[in-house]
This record gives sequence, structure tokens and C-alpha cells, in this order.
Amino acid sequence: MRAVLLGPPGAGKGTQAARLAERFGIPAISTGDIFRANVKGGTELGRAAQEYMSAGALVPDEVTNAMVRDRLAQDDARKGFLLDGYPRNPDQGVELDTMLSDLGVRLDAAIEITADIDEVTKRLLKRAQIEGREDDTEPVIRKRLEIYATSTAPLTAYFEGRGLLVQVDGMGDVDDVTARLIAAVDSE
Ligand code: B4P
Repeated sequence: MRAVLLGPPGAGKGTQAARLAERFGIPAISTGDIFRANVKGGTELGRAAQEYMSAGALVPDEVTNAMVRDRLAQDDARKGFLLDGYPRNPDQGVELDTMLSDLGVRLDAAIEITADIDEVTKRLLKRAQIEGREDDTEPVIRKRLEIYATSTAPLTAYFEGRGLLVQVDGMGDVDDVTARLIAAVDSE
């Protein structure tokens, strides 16, 4: 399976990507996790990403696209992958197509996890108490949701137009959402 996971911040993309990757035996590739690991490691990539992430903005496309291109070319992604958090805007969507066609493969599905704004805000504020992520404060969450609405949400129509969109309700229990996702993928 080659799929991307879409949805607002806090919808459960990272949470569910890990579970689906294990179930289907493919790597979950989270652009957010890769950026955070680089920030922690003090790498050049981390330095390039940090100021954008802490402001809740998207990291510039040229940085993000190059990173994803490298990651998708690695051996473990040959048999499939689940991209979590990429693409995040229509230009990244077009770039992903180019990367996949260069690799000679195609995307099977774009899975959108839907959840309402109040619920995702509640989840992110709860995570702030547990993990202390600097982008989980109320003003930054608001900014991330705005960017989601203006930059990322248009991807839904982009993938729908190509017959790849699968929408799954992300409200409720984590296990219930996982079961819905597996059922949706199995029926594809
Ligand atoms: P991400 O790491 O992708 O952050 P996110 O959108 O908040 O999603 P995440 O996967 O972490 O959270 P989840 O919904 O699983 O991005 C962070 C930043 O990186 C971006 O703002 C941007 O700066 C940069 N970035 C990443 N990708 C980029 C790209 N392509 N281009 C440019 N910049 C990029 O979970 C949230 C919380 O909810 C968790 O605490 C979880 O435990 C909880 N939760 C999940 N499901 C739940 C459920 N069903 N019920 C209750 N709680 C639940």
C-alpha cells in the first residue's frame, strides 16, 4: 500500500499512522517526526525547520520536498509507505506525484481523518500538558488550524478529483478510529 494520511492537526494522523504501518507492514513516514528529530539533534535541517514549526507555520516546500524525496528513495519504502503529514499544500501534492512517477510507482489512496475543531483543540491542549510540545499552545494551535484550512484542506478536492480520497471519521476512541481505518483500507 502507498498512501497519504490527511486531516487537521490533532485528528490522529500520527497516532493512527503508527498503528496502520504495523498492521500493513510498511513504514510510517511522518514529516513532523523527522523535523522534530532533526531539531533535537541540532542538524542543519532542524535549524532550517525550527522557527517555522514553533510558529505553527509550514516549513518551506523546498526543504520539506527534498527531505521526503530522500526518504521515499530508501529501501524500506519500496514495498509501500504511509505518509503522515505530507503533502500539506497543493504544491507538495504535485511534487509528490513527480517523486512517485520518478520512482515508477503510484499512490493507492489519500486517507482523510476528519474531526471537529473543538475536539482537535482539546486533544492538542491535553498533549501540551503531557509532552510540552512548543507548538501545542493555544495561539499556535489556532495558527496551525488556520493554515490547515487555507493550505492543506484544498488537497481533499485534489485527491477526490483523482478518485483517491477515502474519508474516515476520527471522532471517538483511538481503537474505534483504527478499526474504521482498517475497514476503509481493506475495502479499497
Ligand atoms: P505534525 O507533526 O504533522 O503535527 P500534527 O498535525 O499536530 O499531527 P500529529 O500527528 O502530531 O498529532 P495527532 O493528530 O496524531 O506537524 C508539526 C509541524 O511540522 C507543522 O506545524 C509544520 O510546521 C511541520 N510540518 C510537518 N509536515 C510538514 C509539511 N509537509 N510541510 C511543511 N511543514 C510541515 O495527535 C494529536 C493528539 O491527539 C495526541 O496527543 C494524541 O494522543 C491525541 N489523539 C489522537 N487520536 C485521538 C482520539 N481518537 N481520541 C483522543 N485523543 C486522540
